[in-house]
Amino acid sequence: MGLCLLERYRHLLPLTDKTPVITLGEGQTPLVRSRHIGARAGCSELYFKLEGCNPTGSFKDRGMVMAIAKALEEGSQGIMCASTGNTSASAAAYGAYCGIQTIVVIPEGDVAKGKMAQAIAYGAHIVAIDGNFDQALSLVRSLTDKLPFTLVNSVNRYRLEGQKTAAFEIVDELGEPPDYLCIPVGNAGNITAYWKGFTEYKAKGLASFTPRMMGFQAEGASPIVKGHPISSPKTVASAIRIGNPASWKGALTARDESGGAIEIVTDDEIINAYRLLAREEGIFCEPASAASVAGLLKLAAKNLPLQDKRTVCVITGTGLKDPEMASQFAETPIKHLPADLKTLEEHLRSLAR
Ligand code: AN7
Repeated sequence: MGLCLLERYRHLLPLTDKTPVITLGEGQTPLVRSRHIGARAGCSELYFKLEGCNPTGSFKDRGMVMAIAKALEEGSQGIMCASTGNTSASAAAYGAYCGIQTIVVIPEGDVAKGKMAQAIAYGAHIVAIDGNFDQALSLVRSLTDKLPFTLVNSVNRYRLEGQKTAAFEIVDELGEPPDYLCIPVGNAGNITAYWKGFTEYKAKGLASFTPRMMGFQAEGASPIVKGHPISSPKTVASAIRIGNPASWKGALTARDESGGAIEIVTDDEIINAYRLLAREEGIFCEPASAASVAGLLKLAAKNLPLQDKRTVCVITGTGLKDPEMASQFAETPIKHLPADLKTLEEHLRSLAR
């Protein structure tokens, strides 16, 4: 057994000797080299950081393990979060593992099936509100001021501390930071955390430069690009259907200090990238995650010079979170046939190239 995330980066995390070292096996996710999309984008060296390989299938586990460890250290009896789905799945898993109560507040009807299944299976108390994510977050922020539950949304600073380890891993594996980091932006915690990670590595002399941070919001949920909150955010990518990001300032800092950009991708571009990732790279992610690749392709189309540049796209969550999406956008229809050898053989001969 290798070291767990909290142990591996202990020297760069706010741990004390009283912080319990807990793990469900988060972190150390694969960095996979692109075989096809890089060529499409004219990008000579493109990698995908597969955060869907975390224990609950998204990057949230990195921040959650840290936030829950600190909550336990502080004697917390329970945790609470608002979520578009992945935060609640992760909180519910770590809550179950640590034997503390987990309360998740979600926008009714807006959370992908796989994520709901996780919160249910892990035994969280689930409250579905007739409102969107931004309203849910505002409610839990008020409630955790009054009730003895620890807030584990990314406004809890330990979440970002844990999430910054993904940046460390990328540098550790490549030997240097990439030139560009492409990442979806919802509540803007993750882009803020990566930027923290890259700048800390540079400050410690573990990296000689920092990447340009390229964040992407869905067109109908792009408050940072538009410059004002969106009261009814809309996008096919439910994970980033967020109109008033908690880490808005952090995202602007990441963008401006890194010489990066935060831009819009349309739902069509997201779905196109979602399909390409699965069909050309063998990477099945959720729609929100495909925003990073949609963004890269958009930058390439705008002639951002990517040749000789090293780029990493963060693939934030697995496609199994949202299985309905795959069938909705399937290009290969299912062939229904009788259980008959001859019919099957004929069909397969027609496919053989
Ligand atoms: C797959 O779970 O906000 O910009 O409540 O699930 O750090 O918010 C999820 C966000 C990207 C955006 N990709 O990250 C939640 C939640 C996936 C996500 C994002 C989310 P942030």
